[in-house]
Amino acid sequence: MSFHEMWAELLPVGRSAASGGYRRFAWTGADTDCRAWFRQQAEGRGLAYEVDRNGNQWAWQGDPAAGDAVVTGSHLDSVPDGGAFDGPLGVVSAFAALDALRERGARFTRPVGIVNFGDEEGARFGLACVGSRLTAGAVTPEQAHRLTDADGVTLRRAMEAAGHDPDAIGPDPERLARIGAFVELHVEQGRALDLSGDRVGVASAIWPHGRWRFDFRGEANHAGTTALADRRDPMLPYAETVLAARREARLAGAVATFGKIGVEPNGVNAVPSLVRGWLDSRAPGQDGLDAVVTGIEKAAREHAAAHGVDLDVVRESFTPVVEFDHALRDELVRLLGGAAERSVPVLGTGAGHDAGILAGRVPTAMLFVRNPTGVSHSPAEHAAEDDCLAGVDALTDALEGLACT
Ligand code: HGY
Ligand code: MN
Ligand code: MN
Repeated sequence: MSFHEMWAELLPVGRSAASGGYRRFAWTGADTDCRAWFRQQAEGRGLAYEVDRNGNQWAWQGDPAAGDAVVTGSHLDSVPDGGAFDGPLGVVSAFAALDALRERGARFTRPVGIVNFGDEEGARFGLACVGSRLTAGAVTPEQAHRLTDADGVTLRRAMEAAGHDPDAIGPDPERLARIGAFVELHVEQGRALDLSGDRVGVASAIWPHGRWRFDFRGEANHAGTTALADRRDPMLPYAETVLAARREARLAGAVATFGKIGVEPNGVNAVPSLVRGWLDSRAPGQDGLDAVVTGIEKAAREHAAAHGVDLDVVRESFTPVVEFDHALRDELVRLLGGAAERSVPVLGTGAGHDAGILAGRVPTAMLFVRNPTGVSHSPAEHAAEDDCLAGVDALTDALEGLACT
């Protein structure tokens, strides 16, 4: 099955007719359909297929027990109304690259694995990269079992409903010990390649980034009869904090986003009792990120106090800066540059990835494919087919150089 055919087959899975975006949330029906697609692609190629203790899917060319495997792949889940490329491009390209290696008659000297990491976006349970974090021991089973979705469904119950044993989850050092290199191909979530005129680039680093929940607690009251002076309205300090976030981020050359909000009781004619806002912030370095979040929290506490509102701030997720393995990065630059030693762009990113989680445990690298608008986490996310095929070629060259004679 060609890249184009795989792409066309996966395209409608979990896509909203209303928005054109994807709603492939962990352990839902759409996720199950994506997983079935992955298994079909694996078994259709005669690859050994398995699901690990954390629900990640693996397809193997060769015996992983031999160790020093080269693994590629990404994720198939999405953010709410996300785009078609974030995640799936890496998985489809992985199967296409393996097909290309077989067509080249490549002789494998190392096992080659293709992986679909579960719940990378954290869209349903709020923690990103759950599948890879559990495997790397970056989150404990106890922490994971405490995760609940907006309807109060726990990760445990969601896994059970999808047929996965929630008591099996946990670190998987043996599996990671068998991986000699992990290379994730991903659509670029920015415009660096568009600006440089390159189809494919190699990642240098991932910015430190995290998610914080701000709970502003005021006093519910009647919107029509409560004098302004008598209100303890949490929406006001929330709004002022959103503006403070933009100011702090701009001062630090960072980014800060309040993209998700929960309001109780959420009535048009009711002053809210609670406004819950989630901050996503990222910066080129840890000091900058610390300065931004500290500044935002300070402003939030000042505004909350001014309105007689209580505030709790909870850090829900954090990933320190990731420097990808220099030797593997440089090897990819050499392999992609080819005999002509073409220059290959090396670029950083503010986007988190499973590769960022594994980087602490196995030599890890990323390839980026040009995104002409840079737009991501949106139905408008797009990459040209020629660029996608150039990404497959680059991944094929990388895998051949790493895992074949
Ligand atoms: O949030 C991120 O950067 C990634 O898409 N999970
Ligand atoms: Mn994403
Ligand atoms: Mn992604």
